[in-house]
Amino acid sequence: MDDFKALSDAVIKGDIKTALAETQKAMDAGSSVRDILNKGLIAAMDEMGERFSKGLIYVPQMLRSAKTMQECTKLLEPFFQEGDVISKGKVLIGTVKGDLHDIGKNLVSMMMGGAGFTIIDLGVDVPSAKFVQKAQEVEPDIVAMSALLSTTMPAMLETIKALQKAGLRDKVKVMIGGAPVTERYAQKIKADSYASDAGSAVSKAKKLLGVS
Ligand code: B12
Repeated sequence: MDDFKALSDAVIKGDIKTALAETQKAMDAGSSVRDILNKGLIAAMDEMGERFSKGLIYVPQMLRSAKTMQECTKLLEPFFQEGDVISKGKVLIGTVKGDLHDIGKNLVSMMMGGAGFTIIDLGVDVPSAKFVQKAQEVEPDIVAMSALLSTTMPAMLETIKALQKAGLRDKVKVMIGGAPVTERYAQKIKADSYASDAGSAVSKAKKLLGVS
């Protein structure tokens, strides 16, 4: 099945029932999880973003689509599992302060969890002090931050500085991502890694920790 239009349309409309049925249909037809995500679900969110930029839709419609996407992602979650028993490493993840977007972060968490990492998810709107406090408590291998707004990206640098101040910067790898974030920005704020999507987040995390 290569046509994900019905699925995308349902996500755009915020029609959870149809979107779930279309996701199931695609899975039954043997479509890959990657295609369902990229060509169906994420494509719909990109379209919503464009419509929002043009003033054609407002926040409530974005929220409905977001909820629809989250429900469909739950259906896909079991297929992210690689079945590892031993943890590949501990990842402390959150969306930075001032930012409430969590779909991408949740996808990254699910994919990394499925690939054998232990995930500690701090949720959204996470202040730098909270990242530091939790890092002291759980001693993660990676601190992963998500930002979807250009106005909240600076909170990533703030968190890196806070980790530094707490003497933790050398003990953890910092990984960042989110639609407006770039490799260049990661270099600028001296993060250890950047990934543009959940799939490459997994391979980059493995590379960072030297695990396969
Ligand atoms: C859904 C959505 C919302 C929902 C969020 C619901 C939720 N639970 O997440 C709601 C309605 C709440 C919302 C609110 C707002 N939004 Co909004 N939103 C979106 C939208 C349409 C989709 C985002 C999304 O989920 N994409 C799908 C996911 C899968 O993609 P992703 O997040 O990029 O994640 C992938 C990668 O980036 C990466 N990744 C993500 N995180 C991480 C972390 C790590 C560590 C790594 C390695 C990788 C990684 O992997 C992910 C999976 O492949 C985007 C448009 C867009 N195309 O991005 C606008 C968008 C992000 N929103 C925007 C705006 C302006 C807002 C508001 C300010 C609107 C308003 N006036 O109130 C508010 C801000 C609220 C806040 N304080 O956060 C703008 C941001 C512009 C900018 N550059 O700053 C966008 C781009 C829309 C636009 N074109 O104008 N939004």
